Amino acid sequence: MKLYYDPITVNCRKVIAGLDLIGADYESAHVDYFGGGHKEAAFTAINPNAELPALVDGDMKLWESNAIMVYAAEKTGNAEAYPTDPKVRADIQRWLLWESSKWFGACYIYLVENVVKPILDDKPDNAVLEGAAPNFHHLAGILEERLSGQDWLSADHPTIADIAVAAPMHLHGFQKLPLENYPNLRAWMTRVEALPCWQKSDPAPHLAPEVIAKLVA
Ligand SMILES: N[C@@H](CCC(=O)N[C@@H](CS)C(=O)NCC(=O)O)C(=O)O
Repeated sequence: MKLYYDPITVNCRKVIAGLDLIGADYESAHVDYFGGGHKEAAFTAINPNAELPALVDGDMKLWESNAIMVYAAEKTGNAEAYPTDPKVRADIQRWLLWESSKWFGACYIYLVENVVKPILDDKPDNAVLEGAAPNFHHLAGILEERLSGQDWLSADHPTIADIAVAAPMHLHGFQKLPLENYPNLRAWMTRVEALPCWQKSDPAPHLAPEVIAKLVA
């Protein structure tokens, strides 16, 4: 298996952490996101959406970060990261779909306004953030409820569901996600952040010092 990725992007971080949790063996190829490598013909021949990441395994070209994690877990046969019990699997699938269809977009607005725009020397648009807040709080409330009395989303240990749902909030401090009213969600994120696979996929070492300086300013 060969993973095409750039470690600075959110969905690549998800897959790098997920593959590590799974213990999957893979080769990697760096695609320069800021340099537009994902828009070049060599990459769009793998993923016509021109989005990172993508995985190639023999004659299979697979895109969608959550599909990549599921495939790697099944191929590797890791029943910890992706348990085989049908109910647990269905629960994990539910969170993967929810992340992709709802949660990612809700968190991405904060990433664009509070992280990407400052990097580009632009200012966050408070009207956009205020407009996004009700949806974010609605979805964060669902996670808060789910994490009441349990440490992980789908099992008594971390699975690919935790990695998928944590990824869109991976820079939550810089994103300025409004997590004040969600103690269960914050505690769960702290547990995710303590996982070796999460720490090893930290994008910070791949960011230029001047970019980090703009974020902490
Ligand atoms: N649903 C896709 C989303 C992939 C995606 O949006 N990737 C971003 C990087 S995190 C990307 O490459 N965007 C293209 C662009 O910004 O031009 C997945 O989960 O893999």
